[in-house]
Amino acid sequence: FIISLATAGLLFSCSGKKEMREANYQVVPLPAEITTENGTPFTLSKATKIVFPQENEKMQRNAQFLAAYLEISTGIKPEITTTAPQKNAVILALDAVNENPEAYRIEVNENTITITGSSEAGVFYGIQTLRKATPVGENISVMYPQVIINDQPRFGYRGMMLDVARHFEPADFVKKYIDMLALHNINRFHWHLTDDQGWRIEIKKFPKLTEIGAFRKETVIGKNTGKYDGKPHGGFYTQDEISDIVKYAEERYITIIPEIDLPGHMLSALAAYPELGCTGGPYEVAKEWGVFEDVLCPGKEATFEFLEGVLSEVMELFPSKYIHIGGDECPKVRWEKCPDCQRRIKELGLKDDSKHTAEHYLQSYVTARIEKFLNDHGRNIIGWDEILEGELAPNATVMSWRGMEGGILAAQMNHDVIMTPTSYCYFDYYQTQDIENEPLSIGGYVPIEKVYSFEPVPEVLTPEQKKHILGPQANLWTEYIKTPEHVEYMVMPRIAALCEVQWLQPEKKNYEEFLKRLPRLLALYDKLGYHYATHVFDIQA
Ligand code: TNX
Repeated sequence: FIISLATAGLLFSCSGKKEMREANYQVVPLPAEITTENGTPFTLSKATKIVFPQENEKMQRNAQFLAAYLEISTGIKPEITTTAPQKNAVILALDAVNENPEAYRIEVNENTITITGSSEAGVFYGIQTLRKATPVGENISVMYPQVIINDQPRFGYRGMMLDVARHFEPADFVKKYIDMLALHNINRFHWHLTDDQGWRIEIKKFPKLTEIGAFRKETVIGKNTGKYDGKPHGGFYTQDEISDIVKYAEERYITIIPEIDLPGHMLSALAAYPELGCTGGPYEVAKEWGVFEDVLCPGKEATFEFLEGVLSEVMELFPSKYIHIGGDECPKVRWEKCPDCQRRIKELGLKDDSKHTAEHYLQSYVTARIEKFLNDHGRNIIGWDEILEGELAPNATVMSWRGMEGGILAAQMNHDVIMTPTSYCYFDYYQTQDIENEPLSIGGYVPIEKVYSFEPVPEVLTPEQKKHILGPQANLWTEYIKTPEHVEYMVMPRIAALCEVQWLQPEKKNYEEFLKRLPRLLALYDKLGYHYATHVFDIQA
């Protein structure tokens, strides 16, 4: 066999034919079960066909994805068809592989590669695995050893966030980002669309949000140096662009969770509609970073009319079950001195107690009232862990970022939780300690090994409580991240470590083995033109 292979190789090179390379199923994230079998491998060639079930549009799209991926990696673009040939076919099929809707199975024999998914999403993940098992080269032919792979994710929620408020990213790059997530089997894109420094989503009822709120005059240089770059910055997505991006993500089995951060981090909205603040303004879209004292005024009914108007359009655009309503870092100083807020506090009978002030309970009132509005429209809220202060809204999912404690507390109260603690999941933090040679970052230190070591389900929880941990997510805040290239540099390769945290059972995780699997993924990054950080391993060694 070996001799015949060598002869074949020689023959190919002599006759100028394609170079033969072997697929490797040890991909990132590592599939749960890989059983290799002896026997003649399957060979990908120009004649290979990809077969999908008739009249299934999603499966047709899956077939198109696979054909395009194989072309990128090998130069061979198989034809897609609904009629299965006897030989030389990659067959996409649906069947209950197991009860997990995202599960898939891959079977390779001499004649066929069959990818069976519990759903179209499962097939999509099987395709990602096959794509990553495929070597990357110019004009190559590929041998796939016989194998049976059975795989499914550990968590149903596998998230990644992008902040486009601090620095706007063009719609085309958002799509590229979605492709990056898909490559890592991530299925939730948390899109941070509003903040003090910019409002990025067109709202028809409140046009000034984007006319005024989407642009700032200039941006502070470096770490709040008090010096400014003198250059305007801004941008927003039209509703048509948003719908297009939602569809693009959906086709890749990614749900977009939009975030409208309230009642703090709202200066961009206040600049547009100053009557929504306690002092009435004037306000300016923020040019610096941090937390600002001017926030929405919950004493005024107009504030709720505004939020409900905004969220109604958000719900129209995003089919997601979850709408993220922020809730983080909301100073209370304006509310303490605002007659409207104090009247509201009185009416509601809110009082200081040993744990929280009346103003904290006022923020809980805002959250609960917005939650009710969204629940009435069939949606659920996610909020940053500050929503635990005061009283937690009845159906809220908590995103635990200031460590795991908030998430633990929420799970103990029978609330769902997404774990995204800064110390493992903040990709705006430095990835090496060689700060001199890294681009300026917000601070912190989250090397890839640290990301890999993250265990999102705390031991202290009971088995029932553990079920409330929906999954882990990483966040990319962009105060210091201005360009698409820089976004890619901060995200990759840490996202590869994240995806094993999200996908693998804990006992399957092994950092040393992960490092051996990674180079083949990096070769694909190269092929795709991704700007990833290359030196992050050497530094720690
Ligand atoms: C905290 S995480 C914030 C963001 C910043 C980030 C910087 C969270 C809910 N709030 O506004 O961008 O730190 O790391």
